[in-house]
Amino acid sequence: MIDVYSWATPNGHKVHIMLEECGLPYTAHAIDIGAGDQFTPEFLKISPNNKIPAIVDPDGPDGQPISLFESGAILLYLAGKTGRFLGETTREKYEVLQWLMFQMGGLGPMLGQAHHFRLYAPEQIEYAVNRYSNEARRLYQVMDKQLGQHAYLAGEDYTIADIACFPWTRSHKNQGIDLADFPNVKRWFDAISARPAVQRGVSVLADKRKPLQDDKARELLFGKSQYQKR
Ligand SMILES: N[C@@H](CCC(=O)N[C@@H](CS)C(=O)NCC(=O)O)C(=O)O
Repeated sequence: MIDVYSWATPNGHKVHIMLEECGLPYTAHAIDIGAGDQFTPEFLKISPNNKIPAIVDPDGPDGQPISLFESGAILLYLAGKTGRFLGETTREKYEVLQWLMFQMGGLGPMLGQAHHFRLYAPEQIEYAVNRYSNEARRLYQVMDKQLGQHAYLAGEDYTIADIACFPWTRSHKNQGIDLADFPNVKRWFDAISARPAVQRGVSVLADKRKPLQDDKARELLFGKSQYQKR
């Protein structure tokens, strides 16, 4: 049984969806990032960057336990463990990897900043709001072009590249994006939203998540707590 240390956010959803898609048994442990659970010594042992998600699989590659942080690494691990959602040929695998890296290095960080400056920043900084909203739009255009030529991001099959990108596009309104402007993304988004495993995945820990509105949560996530030496 895999232990998942997580929260109902886009990066957490990626792993919950993959576990559901693969039918792997798991236990989800809530790491309430608005309450500071990500800074406990126990969690930092498995996730030294104080971020969810992380997993511990007692049945790792050599039959020994393995713990992993970073959602992209976890998706690759679960794809390797099950032989699913990573393409079959070497060429297909590289297609998947490049779109997975697009998510990890571009879509996730940029949309995260768009959320931050549009929703959470204590003051509206016009330059930052425009910078990240424009960048969000540019990234949706990149996906829309690719999805105009292929059913899924890495080709004709649903892969971990889609599983990584999809959860971030669920908050498109918060990024200033209207999916009507991106018809190919909309078609892909609707198809993935309809998958039963995806519906189960996005509901994992969802009942525990609270809106990020109290000062303590803001301080923990965006204030001095982040920068303490641990
Ligand atoms: N690159 C990381 C990003 C993870 C991440 O940003 N997690 C956020 C929630 S979506 C978090 O745990 N934030 C808590 C904090 O920064 O203290 C991944 O993909 O796993």
